[in-house]
Amino acid sequence: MFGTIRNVQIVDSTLREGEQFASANFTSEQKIEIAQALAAFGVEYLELTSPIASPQSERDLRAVVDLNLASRILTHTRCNVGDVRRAIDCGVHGINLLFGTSAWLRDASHGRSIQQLLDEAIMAIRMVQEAGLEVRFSCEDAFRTEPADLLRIYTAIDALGVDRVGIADTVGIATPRDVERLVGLVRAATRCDIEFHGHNDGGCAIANAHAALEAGATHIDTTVLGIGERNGIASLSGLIARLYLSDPSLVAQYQLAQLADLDTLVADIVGVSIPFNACITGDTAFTHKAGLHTNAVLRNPHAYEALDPAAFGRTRAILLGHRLAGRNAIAQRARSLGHELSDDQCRQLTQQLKARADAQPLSDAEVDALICACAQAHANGRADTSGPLQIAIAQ
Ligand code: HCA
Ligand code: CU
Repeated sequence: MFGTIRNVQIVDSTLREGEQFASANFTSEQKIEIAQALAAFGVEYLELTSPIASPQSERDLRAVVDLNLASRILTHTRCNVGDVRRAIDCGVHGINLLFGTSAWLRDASHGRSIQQLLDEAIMAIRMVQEAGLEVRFSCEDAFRTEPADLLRIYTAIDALGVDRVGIADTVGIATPRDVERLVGLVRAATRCDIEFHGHNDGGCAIANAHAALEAGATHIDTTVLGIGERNGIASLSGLIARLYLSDPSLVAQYQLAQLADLDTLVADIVGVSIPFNACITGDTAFTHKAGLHTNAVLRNPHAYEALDPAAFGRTRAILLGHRLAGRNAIAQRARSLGHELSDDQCRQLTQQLKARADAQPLSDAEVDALICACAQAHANGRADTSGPLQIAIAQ
């Protein structure tokens, strides 16, 4: 049925597309560490840079193949006999072939007609098939390619019995509706699996990956943190979050609690921080602040959480030391510190906290000190706690 996603296979390209990120210059040890972490997380495929890229690329590809990981190892090559032979020789499980099919890339990149590129693609595909390996052929820049050219290419390639065709939004221009249309068209014209690779220039990479799946794609390319050329492609944690929201059973086979470590590993290696707005792994992905939110979340987290932090090994945070703090959240914090405050006392305390926070946000320790000072004052028959806070905390 259209729209129902049944099965997703992740082709993680951190070690290929991700290596094309401006500050990614992986050492051999780092590639092995990333490959092991991705395989432990459970992605079905790892795509690595072509062995013809450089001597180290070939050594690293062979080393990753030798690890015998649970993920299948792919490399990404042009439809060139020499490149394909080198890739086969490295012992990979499959080869992801590509050709630029838009007029932009045919002019600026390789100068071939559709017939010429098809002839070369067919030769390369046959070589991979004869070697008994999995083969995928992708149209680079598919969303700026004439649909008639695309259909001609995809049907000819499908007739060869390839495992998958790839549809790449190379410059990140597609909308989810464009993706739904094109993948639907290819789905109707071919029998093989369909892989989608979407760049994030227009901020649609994850939405587009999801639209591709809804329209019949089976494989999605990701990278850790979304790193890649320019501002990258769909991030692994973003895709996982999106799929979990559609149906948690789609991601049940992955070690979800390892996502945060995976993002940290790659962020450290390429010298960036995990973006604050990264799905699941962003610092504040499970932090609640405004009183309206915190009050409801304390009653039932589902009120303002579609993702369960515990499913991803993360914890929920409730912020109190700010001017938007909620009375119920403060009452609950007081209770957890052993102070049962009346409604009136709690109202006064909240007002005092907000007045202080207007000048400057309070740390957790300062919030606790204010709660304790207030409880103490009330116990002593005073209500005024406007003086300096005595914070008894280990420094
Ligand atoms: C590239 C281009 C590519 C290929 C994607 C694919 C793109 O850097 O080689 O093989 O499906 O975005 O078109 O990453
Ligand atoms: Cu790409």
